[in-house]
Amino acid sequence: MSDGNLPVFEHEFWMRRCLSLAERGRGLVSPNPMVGAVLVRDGLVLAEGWHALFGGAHAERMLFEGLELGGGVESGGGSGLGGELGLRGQNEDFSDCILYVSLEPCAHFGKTPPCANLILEKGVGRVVVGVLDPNPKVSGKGVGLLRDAGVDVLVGVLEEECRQLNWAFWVNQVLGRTAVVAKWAETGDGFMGLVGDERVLISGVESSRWVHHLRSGMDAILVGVNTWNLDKPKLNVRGLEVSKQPIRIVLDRNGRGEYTSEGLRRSDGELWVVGGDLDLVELLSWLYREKGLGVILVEGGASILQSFLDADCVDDIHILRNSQMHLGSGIESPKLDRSMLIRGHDLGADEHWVWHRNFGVTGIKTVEGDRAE
Ligand code: AOF
Ligand code: ZN
Repeated sequence: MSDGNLPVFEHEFWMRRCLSLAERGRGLVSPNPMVGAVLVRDGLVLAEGWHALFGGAHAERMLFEGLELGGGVESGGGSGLGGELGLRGQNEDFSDCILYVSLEPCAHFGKTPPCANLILEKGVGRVVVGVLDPNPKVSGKGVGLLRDAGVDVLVGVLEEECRQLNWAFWVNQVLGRTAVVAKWAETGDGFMGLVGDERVLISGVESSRWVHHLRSGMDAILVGVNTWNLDKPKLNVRGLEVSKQPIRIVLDRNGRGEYTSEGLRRSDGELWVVGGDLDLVELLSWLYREKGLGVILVEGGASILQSFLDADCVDDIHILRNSQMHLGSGIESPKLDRSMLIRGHDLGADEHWVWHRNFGVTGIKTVEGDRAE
């Protein structure tokens, strides 16, 4: 396949660069999407940009602002195709350039003016877009503005990768609520722990490292009040640099939580205690619309996890399974239709089973007693 001028692998090469630039915004831009952009002339990169901070410049604006400052590509950075960069003025002719951007340029006045207008002002000749923006204020309109003005626009290069990168943003826009990741560790005979005070360590060190990486991309980590009181969890990211710790949320409908100063100081994240009797869909809509949370991790306990699953309010499931360990009795792990799980790469000795919401195709099925051995 080619678009008539360039082979598709060349477009994919630059779009991959956009995706890795976009990654730099992980944990910093939510509930906005992570976006990367590259401006290319004759196979050389002139400038790069990414959405670096919520409320800040979008990827395209950062790219052009970098150019005006006479830079645009970090020294030795990225693709290594930087070439010579002279001081560039505002009036440079970009009609022979291709702008690659992982998400459709926006067409609305939000916290920043529309990127599509900026691209038109700069006179860029061609734009290659990864995926259309699901935000109804933007979707199709950004591309429409560009095309109407005569810009040659190609849409859909690495489309699935570009959507996957921002899957939580898709949940926010399509379902109007905070996206939810559920994670738990279980034994080979399907238990999450013992009944009572005794804590059992089920998953191993590789899993733990992976969990901290997972936590680093979350806006908040939510647990139920029993887990808060009994496990005394830290709910923070350890062993990794993060600019901000996730918010700690305790779901405490009847005010049974113990919020001592030790609990508050146990880790650095803000602590939010959520009471009242909102149902979970209402709670997640509120967390998204009023509190601006893009994605949260639900870590337990079993009954909280089960209630999120039963309400079809989980978008991403990760089960860390130590099949060598058997408890014989205890707290049963959540019930769901295990046939929908896919086995990912093992994490040390632990099996990693995953499920990811596929819009329009599947919700979660919770089938009683349908647990794999
Ligand atoms: C782009 N490039 O880098 C990003 C876009 O409130 P604002 O002004 O920051 O706008 C947020 C919306 O803009 C967001 O919902 C999404 O539709 C789009 N994000 N668009 O052209 C970017 N981050
Ligand atoms: Zn924009």
